[in-house]
Amino acid sequence: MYKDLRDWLQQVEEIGELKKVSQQVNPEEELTGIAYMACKTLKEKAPALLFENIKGYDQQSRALINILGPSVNRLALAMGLPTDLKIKDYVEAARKRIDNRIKPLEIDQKDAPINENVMTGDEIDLTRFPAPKFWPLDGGNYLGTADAIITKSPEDSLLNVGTFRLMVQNKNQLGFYASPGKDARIHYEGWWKRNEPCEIAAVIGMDPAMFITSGWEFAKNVSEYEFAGGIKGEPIEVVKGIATDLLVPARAEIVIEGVLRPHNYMPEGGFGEFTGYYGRPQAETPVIDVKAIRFRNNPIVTCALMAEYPACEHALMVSIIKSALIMNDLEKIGIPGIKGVYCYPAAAASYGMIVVSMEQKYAGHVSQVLSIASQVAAGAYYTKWVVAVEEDVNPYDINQVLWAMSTRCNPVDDIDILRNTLSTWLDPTQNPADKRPYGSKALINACREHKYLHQFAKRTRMRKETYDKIAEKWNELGFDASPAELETYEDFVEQKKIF
Ligand SMILES: Cc1cc2nc3c(=O)[nH]c(=O)nc-3n(C[C@H](O)[C@H](O)[C@H](O)COP(=O)(O)O)c2cc1C
Ligand SMILES: [Mn+2]
Repeated sequence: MYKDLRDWLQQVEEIGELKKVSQQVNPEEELTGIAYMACKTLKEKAPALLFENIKGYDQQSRALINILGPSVNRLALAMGLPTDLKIKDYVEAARKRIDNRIKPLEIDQKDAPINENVMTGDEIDLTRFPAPKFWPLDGGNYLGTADAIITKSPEDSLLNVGTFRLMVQNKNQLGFYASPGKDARIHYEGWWKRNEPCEIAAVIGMDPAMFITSGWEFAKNVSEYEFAGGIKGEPIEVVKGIATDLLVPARAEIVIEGVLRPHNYMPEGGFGEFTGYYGRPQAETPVIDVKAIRFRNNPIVTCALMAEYPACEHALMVSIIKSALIMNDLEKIGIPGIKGVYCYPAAAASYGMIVVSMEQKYAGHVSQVLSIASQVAAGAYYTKWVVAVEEDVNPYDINQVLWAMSTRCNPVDDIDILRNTLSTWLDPTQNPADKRPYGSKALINACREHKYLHQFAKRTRMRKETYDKIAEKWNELGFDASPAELETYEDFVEQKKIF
């Protein structure tokens, strides 16, 4: 298992998925533009990009973008898994690891690479680190996008780790935007209520297991540090803060510590979002007053591009975690017959659509699954489309899902709409904007009608014997790749109709 971001990047380089760019690039829209075009051109094969020469910054600072991006291989390395598995296997692995929790391990300051460089007091200068402007209408330059923000609950001292954007305001202040209901926001609101500042640490360039857990809503009563340890199978190494009472990753690239003073705001945003549209317009936003910065030699600033698929940094990682959480929840409450769950990364960073494949076991089973999948903790936010398909349809294959939707769903009978569901201010379809954050969800039954299962037209399927015979001589027939696996075979037996 990799020790830190650099270690993991080494592994990424070994599988040929790291591209180092030594030509000078401009941090104003060009750096992100290159990442966007790499993804548009190479799709899932677009490499992680490490920019080593950024205009206006000394060549000691580097920027990494398209970190995990749409690459299944890089996600596999991040989870410590082989690279040649199927999506289904990564979802299965995530399902197990989510229940695995390992507390962070505090190490000695002298063993922590983060202590290589320290800036305090007047030395503090945030503008020393490359902070790209991502999109033309963004309101500023963002040092934090693929970051991890650590705050402490005023109630129970639990450390929260979440990903929140950070805009550079000046040498020692950062704009910090957390939307309503996010744990970091609940924390600072709690401190402010006591009229106390909220201590905060911003981690830039952390290991990818921490990034995966930081960007997803895990249970509020468990620190994401423990989920990250669970994903890695070993604890995240941490050290004490030097300006705060927080624990920060010992092997991160940059750790910025400071405070959010009560009701101290500055204008921040807009910002191009995961939907592929700009989100909240410029508005008053909390400010981090920076007290200390520690960083490694030649620090790497990690950047997360927000755009439509495949150029959205977190689309695939959300897809795997969201699919795993929904499937775990369906199983935990005892819903039978669930064969697979998949949230497609192209559906607005995986937030937009859930596909469940299931074996229909009783009347009403499909409606039960659709409504529950749409409302479990991982399913409720944003999701617009929830589709149920049967067990002979591979939920991970969009072509099969489209086939089921087009042959087993009669929209007038088979689509229900849930109204006033949990959405976000970022949903561009809710206008005027004061209608947000309420949304709606379509529950699409793309399973054969349960009432008429016996009458439903029979699907054309191969006999298993025929498949086996062909598979055996497949290579002799001149095909190189192994034959496709099929989901189902003809198993016709004459049956009496039972009602
Ligand atoms: C790359 C990336 C950037 C994000 N940026 C923000 C942001 O700026 N503001 C925000 O409220 N949520 C943002 N999120 C979503 C939160 O990180 C996510 O909801 C996380 O679970 C919040 O932590 P919490 O669950 O501890 O509240 C981002 C997620 C990712 C993956
Ligand atoms: Mn949290």
